[in-house]
Amino acid sequence: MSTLLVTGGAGFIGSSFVRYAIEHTTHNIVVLDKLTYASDKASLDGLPSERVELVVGDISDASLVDELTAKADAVVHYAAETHNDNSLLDPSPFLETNLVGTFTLLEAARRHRTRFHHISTDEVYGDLELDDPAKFTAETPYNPSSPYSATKAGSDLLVRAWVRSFGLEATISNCSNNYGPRQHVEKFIPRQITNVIDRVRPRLYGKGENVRDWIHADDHSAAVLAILERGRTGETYLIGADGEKNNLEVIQTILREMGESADAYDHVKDRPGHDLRYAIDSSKLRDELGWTPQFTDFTAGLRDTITWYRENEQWWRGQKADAEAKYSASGH
Ligand code: NAD
Ligand code: TDX
Repeated sequence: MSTLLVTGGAGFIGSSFVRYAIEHTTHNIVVLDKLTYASDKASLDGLPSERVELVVGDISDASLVDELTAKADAVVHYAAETHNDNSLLDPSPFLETNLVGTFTLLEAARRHRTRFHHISTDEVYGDLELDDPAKFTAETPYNPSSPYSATKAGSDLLVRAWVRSFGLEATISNCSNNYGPRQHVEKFIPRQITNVIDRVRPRLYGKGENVRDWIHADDHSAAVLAILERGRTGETYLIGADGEKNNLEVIQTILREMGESADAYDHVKDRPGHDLRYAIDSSKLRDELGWTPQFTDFTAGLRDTITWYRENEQWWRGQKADAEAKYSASGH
């Protein structure tokens, strides 16, 4: 049994990981989370208090990070500013948290010789053409498009430098788009589900031809545990479940599953610099570490996610008005 310091554990994927790790391992978990607009303490409700502790604080606070890292056997680093549209409106918190915050954690892990796992995104690789047979691999050159993905790319490179220069025992994973319960309503899938619940037509950026490679958050968590347990120091593992869908298909599936007509959506202004397609080749993770995704039926996973948002309105209702006000101010 060991203690994991999980940063960003009150956010969407971090809280999914905490729940997954509590169920599937004997680890104790300390969550370090600043509780930004994107988080919800309630995402950790119902977990055993003798195994999960929430510390409210900033990953850029060097003395707090040092104190918590000293007591941990491993750091699993999820905390970030994560929404591309926000990064286009104001990049500065992205630089502070994603770059300075990651640097602060790396320095603490270096001092205490702590195992470190860095959570990142496929967006660091830029985008692919729709008809390109290629997928992203760990060898694909970095080519980020947005302030968000540029800061995530920078944070990955910091981790690689700390491995090479200081011998830090670190691994990195770059995952594709996640879906599932407890995702903030600013993100594509929960925004459209909660719009339909509110009798508002879903909003499709541009023509809707952009492709994302969807994976359920629980499959992401299982992959992170496999890397923590069996991953090789200094290696980068790509996480994806062969879930490529264009945005129009996703909106139409949501509409159908919620009993609405498949054309009951609106086209809105496109995102500047909008990446066209992401696709992950996860064969290294599958072959080397034996991971396979469990959620292989996207429509079934989406149906369960819709049910969760229908049954947990009290969880998301407080986020909705602010998220939509921000979107309407920017024409989305
Ligand atoms: P999220 O926005 O739902 O949650 C982020 C969490 O980090 C929040 O709880 C927030 O309070 C916390 N946080 C932000 N700044 C902080 C700071 N300075 N100090 C401490 N805590 C802070 O994000 P998410 O979608 O769950 O993403 C988690 C991680 O996974 C991120 O690193 C993201 O880049 C990565 N990722 C996300 C996706 C996706 O599809 N959402 C895909 C691949 C990788
Ligand atoms: O209302 C919308 N309409 C729409 O068509 C919104 C909010 C989005 N979109 C499109 C833009 C994207 O092509 O849907 C797609 C998904 O959008 P987001 O949910 O904003 O995700 P994306 O920009 O792909 O980034 C996500 O996946 C990778 C996460 O937010 C990142 O944190 C992660 O790194």
